[in-house]
Amino acid sequence: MTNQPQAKYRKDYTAPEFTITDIDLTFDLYDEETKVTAVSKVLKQGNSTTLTLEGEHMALAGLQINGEDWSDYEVTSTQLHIHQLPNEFELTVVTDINPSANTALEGLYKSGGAFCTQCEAEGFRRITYFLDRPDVLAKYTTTVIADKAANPFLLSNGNRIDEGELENGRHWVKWSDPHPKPSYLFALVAGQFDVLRDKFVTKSGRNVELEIYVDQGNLDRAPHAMTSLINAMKWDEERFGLEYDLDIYMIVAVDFFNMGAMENKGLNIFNSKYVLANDQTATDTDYLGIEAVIGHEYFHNWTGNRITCRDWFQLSLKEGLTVFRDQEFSSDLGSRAVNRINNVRIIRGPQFAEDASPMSHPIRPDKVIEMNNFYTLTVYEKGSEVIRMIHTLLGEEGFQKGMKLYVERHDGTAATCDDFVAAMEDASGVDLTQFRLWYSQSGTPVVTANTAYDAAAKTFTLTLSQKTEPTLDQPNKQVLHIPMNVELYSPDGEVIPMIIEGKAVGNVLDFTQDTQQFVFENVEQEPILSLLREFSAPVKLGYHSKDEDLVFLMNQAQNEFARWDAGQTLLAKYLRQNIAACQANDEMALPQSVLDAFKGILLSESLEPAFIAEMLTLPSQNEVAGWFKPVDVDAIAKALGFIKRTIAAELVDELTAMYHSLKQDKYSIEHAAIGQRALRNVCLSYLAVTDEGESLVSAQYESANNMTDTMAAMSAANQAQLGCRESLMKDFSDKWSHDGLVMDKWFMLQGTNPADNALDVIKQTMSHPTFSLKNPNRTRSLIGAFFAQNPVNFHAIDGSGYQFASEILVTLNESNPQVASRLIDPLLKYRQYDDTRQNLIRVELEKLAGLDNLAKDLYEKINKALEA
Ligand code: B3K
Ligand code: ZN
Repeated sequence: MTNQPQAKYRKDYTAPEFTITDIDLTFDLYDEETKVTAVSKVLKQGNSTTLTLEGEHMALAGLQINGEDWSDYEVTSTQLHIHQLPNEFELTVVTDINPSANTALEGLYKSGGAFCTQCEAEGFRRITYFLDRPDVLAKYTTTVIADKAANPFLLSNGNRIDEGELENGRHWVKWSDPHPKPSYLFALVAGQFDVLRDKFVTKSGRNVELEIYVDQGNLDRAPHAMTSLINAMKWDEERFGLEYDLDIYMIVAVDFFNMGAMENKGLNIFNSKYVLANDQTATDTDYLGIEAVIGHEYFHNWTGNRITCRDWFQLSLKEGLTVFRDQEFSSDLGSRAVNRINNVRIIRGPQFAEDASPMSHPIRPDKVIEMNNFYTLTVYEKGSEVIRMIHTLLGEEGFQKGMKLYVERHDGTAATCDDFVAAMEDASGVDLTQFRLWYSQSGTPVVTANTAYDAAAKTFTLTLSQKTEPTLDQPNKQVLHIPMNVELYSPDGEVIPMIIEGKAVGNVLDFTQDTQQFVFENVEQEPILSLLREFSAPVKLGYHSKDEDLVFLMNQAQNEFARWDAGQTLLAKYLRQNIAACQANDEMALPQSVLDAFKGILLSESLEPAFIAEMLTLPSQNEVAGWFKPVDVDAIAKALGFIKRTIAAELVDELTAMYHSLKQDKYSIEHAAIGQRALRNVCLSYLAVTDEGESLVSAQYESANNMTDTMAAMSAANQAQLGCRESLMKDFSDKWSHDGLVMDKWFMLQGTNPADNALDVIKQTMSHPTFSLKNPNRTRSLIGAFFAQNPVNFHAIDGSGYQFASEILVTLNESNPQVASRLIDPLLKYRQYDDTRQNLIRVELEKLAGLDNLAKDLYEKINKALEA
């Protein structure tokens, strides 16, 4: 690399020397040469007379100050420095950009036939030279000019205030957004769409037009997104008292998009994956994902847009909080236990893995080279867990008081994580001094628990210790304030009231020291302890429970999450044992008592099907990998396969009966129906590895009247490598080749194919007419799935998976660095593997590090990994 990218540090924040209060933008849209005229009101705030604006990948075509051409400036490949400026002036910048050539999908680009933008984090600087930082809030007026036949719809933020016709078949629309906003929330869309319209009346009586724009012909796939939007608007009013603030809310679905969606003010732009759904094209998981992402982007209107981030180090201020809000939305609308289980799976699997990787960082990072690399599971999901801990410590009432104060204090401004915690503290009176460390400390704390029962004194002593191992970014760790939710049961299943020093205490213990003892009094018999209920803190737990106690909790714990967690702990114990057995060439085994416990769950009449489905789902290969160093991918796969086959063989009659009893005639997306399908399809995934597998799976594929059941059959055939796999795959591809979004499911199955020749098939699949490396969804489905979710083949000991990865990354480094940078993650974790694999991966990382056009995105990650 010629120019070494520079890091930015959180501690170096300074307020901007100038600010921009108003900006008037005009876009004259053409595929290859779009002219952007930006007229800004600029005010000096500091001492400098030089204004430095950010800008890249464009040509400067004009520069004026107060209407006069200005020649006292320099332009570099990333900045424009304008000298000798007055205190207050009007700045006119004209730039030429090429949307068609923009394959990075940042700034203004073409997605299929439509123009669209993505400005977060630092994409606005690819549109015009600007103070492209979140603490510069301006009022935007935007005029969009384009060919009318190709682009009948011209959209931007705020309200439509004017429009008109021009010569040569062109037309224009002018938009004005009354809410000052940072540049990352700017958006523009121009194209031909079908529109689904609806209305919402806010609690104070504001009429809001709701519009969802989709590719022509896709209108029948938009209603679920609209329902989700309306539900989100209602929910935010009811639970958080927050109301929408413009007369229009637009969502546009596009096929080329680097992430899930973007919360641009009044004009959300979405990956079509998170908008389009009908029963023939989308699975239940897709429906729930749409509800969550539509909610998430809507909730950003307050937590992100009205109150934004002072600098990008504060990203979790809006993302952690908004993920918490979307999780609560999904939990209030659906099953709280199932939502919690799935959120915890993400933390225990990929987030813990990120903490243990060279990319380890606190939820509020201290050092960043490429901001796009920090839209991570840590900032989002662990960030949400940190908010959830505050919620646990303050209770719903205290938390809502804190939110109210936060909004009162910071509405219309760019705030920090400290501002948020201060509002929570001030509103509730709860001391969060030590708790603040969760924002600055990276890594996963390990909590070890020991217990002792004193029959004579009738006391039960719980001793907790905590330790956070050093991470690459932070050698020294401090003691955290960990909310520990616990419960005690007597052997007959009664909840034992918790008394400490003569006083009744609640379930949540404040664990604030290195090692801390809690002595519970008046405990008549040795109790059974339920620990870390609700996963009350994102920690790893070391506690040796007896099998009987875990089975007791699976059946009797008051709280569903605790029941699931006890089941997972039991499975984890026997997974470890069998992995060890496999490595020692011993026979694998699973005790009858464990099998009986899961049989009891399957046959339970009181548990919801959706919950039983979660109880019967084994931890993922990646989650298990996180327990070991070095990771033995083959032994893990064998042990997981053994446990699956053993449960299937033991429970075959019960699974078969359950499978048939849950058949539905009609598809509905009611939560109860989703739960029944989930359990039925979990049964199928077990039955697939029995003698009945082939016939049941084929029959389900043939008779399925919805995509959930179709995909369940295909996944079962794929995972169990059934003989019917090929014919099902062919039938599906013949049917859906015209539709990339649906084909993504098929690409994903090719990516995760456990067959020995998977890589060869994947290489052939890249010439499938529906596949393109230019499209992030296609790339993630086939290639991303292979890298991240096909461990046995990706980590093949001949290094073929790694070589393939590096070839793909060389291409994507040039065309779309953001996508490249997401895909590389599994390679960064090379130190978790044996020496042979470590060396093979290091060779590929070094090759990539040597590229002379290495993008900042990959540069940052590869350098950390190699330096580790
Ligand atoms: N805020 C966007 C993510 C932007 C990612 C930039 N690389 C979506 C979201 O979190 O809602
Ligand atoms: Zn977000």
